[in-house]
Amino acid sequence: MKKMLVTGGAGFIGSNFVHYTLKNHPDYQVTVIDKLTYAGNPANLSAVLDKIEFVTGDICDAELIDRLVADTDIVVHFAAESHNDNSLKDPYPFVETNIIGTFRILEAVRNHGKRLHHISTDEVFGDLELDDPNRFKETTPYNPSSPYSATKAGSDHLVRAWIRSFGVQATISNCSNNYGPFQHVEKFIPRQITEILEDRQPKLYGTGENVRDWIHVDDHNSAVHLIIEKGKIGDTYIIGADNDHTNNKMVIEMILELMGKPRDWYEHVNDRPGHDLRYAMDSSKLHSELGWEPQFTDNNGMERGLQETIDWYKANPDWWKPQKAETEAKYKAAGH
Ligand code: NAD
Ligand code: TDX
Repeated sequence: MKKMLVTGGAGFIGSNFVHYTLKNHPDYQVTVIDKLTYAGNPANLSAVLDKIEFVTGDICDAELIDRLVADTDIVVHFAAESHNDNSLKDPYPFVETNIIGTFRILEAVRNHGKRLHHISTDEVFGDLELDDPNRFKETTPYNPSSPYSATKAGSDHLVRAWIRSFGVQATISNCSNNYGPFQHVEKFIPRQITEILEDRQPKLYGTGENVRDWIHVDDHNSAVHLIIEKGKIGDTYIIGADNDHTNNKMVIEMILELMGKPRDWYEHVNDRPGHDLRYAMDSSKLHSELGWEPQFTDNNGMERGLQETIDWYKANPDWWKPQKAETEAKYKAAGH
């Protein structure tokens, strides 16, 4: 058995990654380290708690991280503060977890000569005009907009510096917007689904012409496994599913239609300050070098993924109801 340490494994993508790993790669013995912030929920792992080791702790805790890393073969680093709106209200936890936390992980993998895969985001590249024919590639210069994306960019730079200066055995991936089960209701898609389930209209920031590339979380995680197994040490991989959609026309209207509501049953709320206009990904390196194929592609794939996600939120009110009132109160205070 190979040993894998998953940071942030009680969050949205990390917990889906643990489920995906146990199902598809049973040769890994998984340990999760998670601080259980407002975004971490042990219930995300309740079905597999007897198959993994779970450690409640902070990635900024150097002694704890050193001990856990010493006892693993590979670290898959998801832990982060992940929500742009929160970073605009209080950037400090973003600096601490995303930068200092990643520094602690890097020092530990350096000390013990362990393999690292670092999870990052498309937002490090900034945004594109609506009519720009370019898409983000591994070589696109960094130009982050928000405190969240700036701290993720900082963490990527640290990983590259540790690869080059200290020979750390690491890879990086930058992925587009994920959706799927266990996503906190602060994020766009689960917020709208749960608003509709509570009989309120979805909330669109600004004009809603902003474009995101939506990827099902299982497609993200299949790519991460391929990179862990076949990726070139020191390299970066872009992960995107070519599901580029405007927030209003496609995503909100698609959700409304799938949930049996009129396509125009949504309201406009305050825009996000500094709101990135458009992200678009070129994941051709991942396809051509590692043979990655996402399962939830094109409009049909997105509709299928959204329908499954809607069904999951419908079936699991006990999971999301406890987060909902507090999240909406925060949004209301910000005019969102
Ligand atoms: P999330 O907010 O749902 O989960 C983050 C997890 O990290 C939580 O369980 C939280 O408790 C834990 N955590 C936070 N601070 C910690 C600390 N100091 N020590 C230990 N654990 C801590 O986030 P997510 O959406 O699952 O994102 C996971 C990773 O993927 C992040 O690195 C994020 O930047 C990246 N990413 C996310 C998306 C997306 O669309 N959600 C897209 C691309 C990349
Ligand atoms: O209620 C809303 N209405 C709305 O129009 C919310 C919450 C969001 N939006 C818009 C803002 C964005 O254009 O929807 C889009 C998606 O918003 P978020 O879910 O907040 O995601 P985004 O800011 O694009 O960042 C996400 O993708 C990249 C993740 O949260 C990050 O962790 C990841 O790095």
